[in-house]
Amino acid sequence: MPLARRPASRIRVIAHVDLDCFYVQVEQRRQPQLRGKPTAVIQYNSWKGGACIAVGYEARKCGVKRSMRGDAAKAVCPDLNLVQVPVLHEKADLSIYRDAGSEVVAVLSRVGKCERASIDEVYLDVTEAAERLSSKDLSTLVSEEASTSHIVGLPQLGTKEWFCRPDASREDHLLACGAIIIADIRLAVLAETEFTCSAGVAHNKMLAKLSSGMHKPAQQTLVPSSAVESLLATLPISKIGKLGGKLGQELEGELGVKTVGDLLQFSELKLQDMYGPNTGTWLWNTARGINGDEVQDRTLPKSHSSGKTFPGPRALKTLETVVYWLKELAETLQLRLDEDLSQNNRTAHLLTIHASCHIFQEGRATEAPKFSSKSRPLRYGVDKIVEDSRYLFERSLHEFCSHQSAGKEQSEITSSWAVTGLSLTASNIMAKPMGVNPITQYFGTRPPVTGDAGNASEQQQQCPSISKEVRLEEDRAGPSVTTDGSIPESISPPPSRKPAKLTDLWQRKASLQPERKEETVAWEYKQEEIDHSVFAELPSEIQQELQGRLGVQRNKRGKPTTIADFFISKT
Ligand code: DCP
Repeated sequence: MPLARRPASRIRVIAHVDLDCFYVQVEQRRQPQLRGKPTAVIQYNSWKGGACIAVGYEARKCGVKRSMRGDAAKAVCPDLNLVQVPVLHEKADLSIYRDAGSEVVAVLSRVGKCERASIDEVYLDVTEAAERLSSKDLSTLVSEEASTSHIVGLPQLGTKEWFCRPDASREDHLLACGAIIIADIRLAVLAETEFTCSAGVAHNKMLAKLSSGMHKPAQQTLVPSSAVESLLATLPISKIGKLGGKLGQELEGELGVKTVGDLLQFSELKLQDMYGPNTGTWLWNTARGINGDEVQDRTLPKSHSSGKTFPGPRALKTLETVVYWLKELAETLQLRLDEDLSQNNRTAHLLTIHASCHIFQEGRATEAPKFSSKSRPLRYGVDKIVEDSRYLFERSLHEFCSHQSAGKEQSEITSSWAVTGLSLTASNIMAKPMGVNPITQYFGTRPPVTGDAGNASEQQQQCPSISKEVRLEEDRAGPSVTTDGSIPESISPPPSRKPAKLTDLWQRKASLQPERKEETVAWEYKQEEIDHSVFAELPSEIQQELQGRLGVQRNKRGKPTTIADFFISKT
């Protein structure tokens, strides 16, 4: 349920920073020969070439979409490079992406309060830094990168002029200061990690998040207060995170609301009356772009998860196979918990199991109730996690099968279950107080539980194994593939790397092309490899800059001054 928080009493400057085609960028950094080439990252499941989970902007130009399987993507883009996510113990191993995200967080957190929102998204509260900057003469501080910012509802005036206009309101002036800070830190992220990111800068989290994806890749967008009403007027409600689900459907069904602006016609009282005091106020605020959510001071993940999908014939149909996989997942989870404890002195307190389960009747998947997620206090140790997660799984399975067999005679029940996805999450992570050991260290026994756990073998009888005809998808772990489906050595992951300093970055690039002089070394783009879709999406200032520079020397200092510089060919 959304929480209606009081709007902040002081003007705030908040940014939402989102890395561009993140997994693709991570893979392109590991394999620089892929830079500038259409690339997509696929899941470990090799059925029909695996599912694309991240698509580089070059590949998007050819029509490759995240929803495609690798084979379909290759059909629309024959030159596509498909890189498989690393696999460990038959599961996707996302640690390289997580670590890469942490590198970015380490840079971003220098400018203000930093909240790591997902593997590649960060909120920053840069109010204090913006206030400090606000007393200075901005005309000397607007970098090339900042001057390429997009400003929602910007009149004819150019961006730099908008930043520096003397009659700007305090709100707009602080927003301009925030934009300068965010442009600079995005450049620092690029210099130190080699990743480009996009950002939204606004006066609250909701508006910052809405705008960060408006201009991608490697750009930033500002939302001045004067532009909020027109921005929300046509914005579909599904674009607001908390309105994507049931609440959004209710609003549409009950009030005919399709856009956020449509909500403006209802009074706060009416919305409270229909959806309760809290949600009603939240809706009323949202319609006006008001959002009091604070940026949390959190650079570490909120939870740890370990999961796997089992499509098609790989679906788990017996409790034994489920337990086997619970053990695999518990091992990975425990490793991450140990790492968090030793590196950050944090412990998790809640274990949750999520599963996707299908009911099969006469060999066909039928509509089934949701397999409910269940939680209990987390006990450390692989065996305990397995024991507890098995218990939770059995409870959910019991409910699932009971629902299916409700009102039927035993003889009528010809259905069975098959688990197609399983994951364990450890959450409620807190700093471990110094000198205090967890109580679980003293009591190795199982914590008290609520509800009756069904006996697994009984459940198996209620839901006997599914028939062999069931065939959905194939799930085979396999190595990375190239455009022709072969497995070249060049695609194999090179050793892990440490975050680079700006100077290291330039040295490393130089060492990639030793025959070239240092000042001419950049990404390994060739002119013909420039992604024209990226080019077309870039703001006109950057396009002009690029046109002027393609195949020409870098700027006089030999260093990049805008993110656009990094798209430049060096031949
Ligand atoms: N991801 C995933 N499975 C999905 C969606 C995303 O594993 N169904 C991973 C791969 C993405 C990363 O999460 O690289 C971040 O997802 P985003 O939605 O932010 O998308 P991208 O960063 O890939 O692209 P964009 O530039 O559009 O943000």
